[in-house]
Amino acid sequence: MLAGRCRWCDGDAEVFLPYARLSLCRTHFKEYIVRRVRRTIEKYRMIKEGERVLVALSGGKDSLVLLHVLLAMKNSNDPKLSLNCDLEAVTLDLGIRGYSEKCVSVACAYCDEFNVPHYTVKLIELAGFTIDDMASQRRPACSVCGVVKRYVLNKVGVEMGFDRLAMGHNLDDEAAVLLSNYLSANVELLSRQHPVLPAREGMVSRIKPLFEVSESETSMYAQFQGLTPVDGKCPYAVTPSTHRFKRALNALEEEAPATKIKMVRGFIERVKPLLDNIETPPGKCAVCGYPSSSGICGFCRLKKAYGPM
Ligand code: Q46
Ligand code: ZN
Ligand code: ZN
Repeated sequence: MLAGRCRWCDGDAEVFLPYARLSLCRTHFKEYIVRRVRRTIEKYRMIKEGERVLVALSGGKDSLVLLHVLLAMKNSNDPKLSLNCDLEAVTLDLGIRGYSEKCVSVACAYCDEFNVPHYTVKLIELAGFTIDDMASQRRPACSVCGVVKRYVLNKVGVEMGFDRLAMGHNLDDEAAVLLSNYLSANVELLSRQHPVLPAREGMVSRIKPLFEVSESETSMYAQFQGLTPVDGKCPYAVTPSTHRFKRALNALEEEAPATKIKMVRGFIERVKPLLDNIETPPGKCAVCGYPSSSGICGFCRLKKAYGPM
């Protein structure tokens, strides 16, 4: 569909958003995204006045967009947009030869340009192994990587005293995981699905400010802002299991715009409260003391098996 005129300024529209029946020019589309995320932060009380927020900056598109949008709010003089918080970023060097170096260098350059304090954590120094080591031992790289990222980002957040850890998950990610959990009736995972996970002992609060922004919107925002995410794919990337759910949801969205956002919001507002008493708080890992639902956490088990003797 042709975009026509921009609803906000009558200039040439470059974007048409079917779910809102809204045509916008480039400038107003960028503003619209920042406003939307600001409203999401407000509505779900993701960030409070003066809090310290650590952005998980992988160097990929969504994480760059997340930091850019948060910075736009922090630097805004508009009282409806401005967000008074402390923003810093962390990048995990997973030790994937030919790929991790590029991710780290994109993240460092970006933080330099925007003057954001930035930390790089090397997996090899923390755990004594890399994702390359895991892959060479025929371990499925992505499942190990998932355990490692969750553990290390949380540890950095807790040890450095941050109030929030901000992740770049978008609406398509959230809706696909939700559909997958519904279809497998995984009540435990459903009970933990929320854009704001509160802090508790050993866990920093985890937030997803982009969870109401679609994949295509983050792509357009990145392109219009001239953000250049890491070039190339991780060599271990496989088609994620959520891919087919994304395809199915895109087909539904095509026929009935706003399907994804209605599904995700409906879950949070009406289904999630019914599941709140199901969630059981995890115990502690016997080795590191961080939260774990089994005696020894996944990260410590990996470290014991593959780290230095
Ligand atoms: S970095 Fe890690 Fe991804 Fe590479 S090994 Fe898989 S999970 S594909 S986002
Ligand atoms: Zn406009
Ligand atoms: Zn542990």
